[in-house]
Amino acid sequence: IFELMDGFLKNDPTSLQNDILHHVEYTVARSRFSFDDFEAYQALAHSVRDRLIERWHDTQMHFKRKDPKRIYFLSLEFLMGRSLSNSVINLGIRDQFADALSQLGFELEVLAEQEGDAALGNGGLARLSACQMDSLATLDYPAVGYDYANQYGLFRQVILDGFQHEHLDFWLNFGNPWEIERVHVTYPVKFYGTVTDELLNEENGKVWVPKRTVEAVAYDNPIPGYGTRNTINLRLWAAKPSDQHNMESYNTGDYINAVVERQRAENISSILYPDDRSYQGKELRLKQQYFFVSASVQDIIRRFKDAHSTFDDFPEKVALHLNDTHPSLAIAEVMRVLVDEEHLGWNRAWNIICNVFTFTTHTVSPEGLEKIPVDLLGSLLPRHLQIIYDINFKFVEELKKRIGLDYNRLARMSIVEEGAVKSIQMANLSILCSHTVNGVSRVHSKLLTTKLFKDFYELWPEKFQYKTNGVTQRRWIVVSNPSLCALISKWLGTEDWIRDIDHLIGLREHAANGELHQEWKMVKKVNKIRLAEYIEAMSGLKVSLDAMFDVQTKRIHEYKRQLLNILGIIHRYDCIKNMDKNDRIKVVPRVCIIGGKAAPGYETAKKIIKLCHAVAEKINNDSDIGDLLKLVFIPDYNVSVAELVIPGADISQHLSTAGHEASGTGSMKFLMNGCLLLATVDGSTVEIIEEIGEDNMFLFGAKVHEVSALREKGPALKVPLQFSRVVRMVRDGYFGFKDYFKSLCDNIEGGQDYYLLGADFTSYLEAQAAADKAYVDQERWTEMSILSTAGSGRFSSDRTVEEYAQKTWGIQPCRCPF
Ligand code: 26W
Repeated sequence: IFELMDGFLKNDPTSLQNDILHHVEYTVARSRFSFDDFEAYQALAHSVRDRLIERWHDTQMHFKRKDPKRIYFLSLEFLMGRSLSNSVINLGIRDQFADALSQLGFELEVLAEQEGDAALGNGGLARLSACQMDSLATLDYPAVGYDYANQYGLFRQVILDGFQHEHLDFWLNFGNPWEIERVHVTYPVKFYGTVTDELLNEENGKVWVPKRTVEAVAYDNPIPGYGTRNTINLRLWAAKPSDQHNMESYNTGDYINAVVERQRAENISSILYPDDRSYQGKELRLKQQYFFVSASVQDIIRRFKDAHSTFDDFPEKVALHLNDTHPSLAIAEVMRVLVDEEHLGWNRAWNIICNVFTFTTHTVSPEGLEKIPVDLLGSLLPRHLQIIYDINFKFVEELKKRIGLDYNRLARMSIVEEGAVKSIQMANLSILCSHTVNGVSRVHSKLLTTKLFKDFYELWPEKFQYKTNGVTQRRWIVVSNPSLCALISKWLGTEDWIRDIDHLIGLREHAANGELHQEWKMVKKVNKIRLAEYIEAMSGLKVSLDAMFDVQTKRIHEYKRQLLNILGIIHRYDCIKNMDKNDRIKVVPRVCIIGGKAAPGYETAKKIIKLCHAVAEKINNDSDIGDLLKLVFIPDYNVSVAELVIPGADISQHLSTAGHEASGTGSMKFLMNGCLLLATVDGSTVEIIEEIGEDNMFLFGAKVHEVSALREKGPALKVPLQFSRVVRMVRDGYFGFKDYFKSLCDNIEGGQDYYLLGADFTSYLEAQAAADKAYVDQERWTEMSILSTAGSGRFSSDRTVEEYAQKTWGIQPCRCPF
């Protein structure tokens, strides 16, 4: 046994080659003498997977033996991206695999490109979950992530004639070597039906007689930590038809309908809602939420009961995290199980609930808060609706005692919202039932406690915390920017920063070192070449490496103000056109890169994408402009495209109107990669300023506290002539599609400019001019770039997760000893 402590699999080149060839022959079923890149990738992935499984088993065994308090991270979205490179790096066997492959005539980097992205999420929230899983594994925390297994990830963005089209992402069509199907880990998930009126007794709960059942089957995705054997689990639930119920149709001879009915069950886990702002009260969405929540809760309770005999220990062993309100039905579900199935009695169950749930909100606006129509919930989950009503009744009674009969405030705080459509305010439920409520940056937290959730804050100030978001340096430097990774390790004299980000600050003392400058610039150049090649392959456009690569990549939203960027580009174009030769020599050439998906139903965002293409068409084909200005839209922005784009950027733009970006995590990835930030003072930027100093950034725009006064001015708000001029160019059809773009222009003129593009335009142009000026002095620029990376340590998700562990979840590391 002891000889096997390190596992069966050896990592010397011969063993690795044997493993790969073995998988070519027996898993991929191709001849080991003849296989292509994709088949080689599959075989390689299976060899890596074997190693993951070994560590996963060891970790789970260890957790089982030690029985630590676990964190169960419930999230409807995880944007994991690709797994291969990340896995071999975290397992510490990247170089060994690269060597083994090269002897077989393959290149690791080339094979890595064969992998599709796991895009089970929309944007910021989803990638944050992925970064946090990496940190949880690396820091040895006993964590499990839960979600449902969507068959199609986020849609694939295809651009035709400058318009966005949404295509299905068949990411599972070629199999997924990174998941392990657990045919025996299944739970029934029930829907619809009725609740019997007859009480078992006051304390023992009620009887729900559901009408439909689907089966949830577990798919496990091992998440390896870096520099540790710990490998944690992301468990995804796929919906399968159940054998237990739905027999009625068969029995009545309606065979065809019975089969169709069964297929309908699988639809629950087929698709991801591609909207990251609004919830429309769709039944399928609610089914998805309950489906994954119910299966996860059954799994958690089963694991708990395996080791414990009384539920009074539950809060000592279980932390249940609600990543936004999307999984908040878990509250009603745990309550239902404890009261109706475990017969604990309401008060005992309630006490447990209040000690296990924690909640993070990622939203700033009241419109972003999820509301579920009562009718919808009552028909799909009648017992849960009752439980929520009961929770609310007791809450409101208690509230009246505390705050008196302030009916407006009572209505705002009530979980049940009376209105045109009576609905459940999921955020209120989550706040009430969680012992800790988190914002995702300091500014966000301030907005929560002074505006969005002020009423709750005044009642329970101690519940409210914030954890500034972070991103994992393993994915965003080590995987995506190997040259920078090597350079950092060389200058710090250690690789420790990969596990302990605090070391990164050590770069500061070398920030003025000329030798480092040379090497730093070389790394940036390598990454710019990589990006330029991608742009050329994708669009045919050749871009100059001497130009400043200026990037804005993120979901397309009015509040993120890609339109401000485009108007700025039009202004730049207009200025260059009106310059004489002497002035043109002084212009800093730019390659402006924009990328991101618009929600399929978000008309304005789609128009912004089209405008970007229309402007690009004009500028890029203007031979008079040449390399002085280029505009590129990168289609289908996702995690793997980000890995290519971010290291190649000189500067990146974060333009949200102050007070609208809860945190923003893209900026942190750029910062780590030594890109300078051009940004508003919003979300996490406020804290980035504190780390690297405003002299090393280009800041602009109205501050959070100035925004509402500016808005109130309405049509009286003065906008600069330059702004009116560029909007006029769009209005007049300078870029074509005059009628189509009219509404975009109407949205930002005549007192309608909610996101304050006009008000911020002058200071935006000033910040851009400052960036141009700084770029001319390449030594100063490089120093700023080094200082950006050096100061990015606070924005590692390792720090975020550490704070959550200590201040919110109350969990301890549990490190696998061998
Ligand atoms: C119900 C529809 C829905 C779906 C998703 C509403 C809201 C969401 C998310 C909360 C949107 C989101 O991704 N928010 C982003 O979360 C990031 C991680 O905390 C922050 O960095 C971003 O500022 C925030 O917009």
